[in-house]
Amino acid sequence: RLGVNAVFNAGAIELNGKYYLVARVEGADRKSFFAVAESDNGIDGFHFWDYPILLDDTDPNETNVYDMRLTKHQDGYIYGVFCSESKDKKSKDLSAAVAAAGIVRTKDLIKWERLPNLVTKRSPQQRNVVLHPEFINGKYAFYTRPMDDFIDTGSGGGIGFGLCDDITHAVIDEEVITSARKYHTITEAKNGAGAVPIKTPKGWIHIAHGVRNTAAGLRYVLYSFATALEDPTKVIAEPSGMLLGPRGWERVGDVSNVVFTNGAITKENGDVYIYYAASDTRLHVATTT
Ligand code: M1P
Repeated sequence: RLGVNAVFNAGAIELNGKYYLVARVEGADRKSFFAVAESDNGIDGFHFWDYPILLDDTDPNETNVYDMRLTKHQDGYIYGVFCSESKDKKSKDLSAAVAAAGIVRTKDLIKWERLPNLVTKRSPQQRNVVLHPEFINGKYAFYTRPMDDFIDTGSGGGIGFGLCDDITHAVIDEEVITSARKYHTITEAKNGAGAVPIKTPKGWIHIAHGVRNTAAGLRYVLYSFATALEDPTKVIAEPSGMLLGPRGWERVGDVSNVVFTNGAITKENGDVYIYYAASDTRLHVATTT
């Protein structure tokens, strides 16, 4: 038996008229696993399947997995891209860790095939990586988050973007920055891609998170920006400020003052359900269009 501490940061997908979340379920021992919750309407009535997702144990150094983004890709697979965390054995600091992007794929959310982790040649660490749903120039396209360190993005300039030829051995050489971090804004400390971008006739809408440092610690909010249809790296609109910030009881939890999303579902009628977590403790849904 495993005590469950929290359920949060869920990937989201609609399949055959049902709504599915792949939630980060964090045990009382701090380690996470992925579990599928299903609902008929995407708002309430979610219930977990009886068994968690079984991932191939491909890396003996991997200590934790979390925050899966689910992409219905043009190639016919559903991909899950998540953070794969390992101890940084090169550092004397006991808490030093390395974050990389793990990749799995499925057709039914039941059987999952694990692929090798994404390699980014020019960035030592990666978190908050999202697979774009369409090929770009015939290649798989990833939103990345280049970072020098496990917590600090350091020289990483914001949300990156890179292409790779073969998703079964995904390697990205060059990353370009799409939504850049900016001084004295909600993204000053870091930012990261959230949900899979939503395609509209005018461009791709992205829902991301921005982080700034305060006297009370890091504050995470959601923000939105749009990129060009033909070039998802080119920002064409980026309203200043946040789309959604922690309010009231959302502000308190295991990691307080945080809202975070890694999943949204767009319905055929244009309604958008944004699944966001509050303070790394619980999961909410916000609706918009
Ligand atoms: O604790 C807040 C969030 O911190 C991380 O996000 P980032 O990499 O942008 O700092 C993630 O680990 C996320 O899971 C967590 O909710």
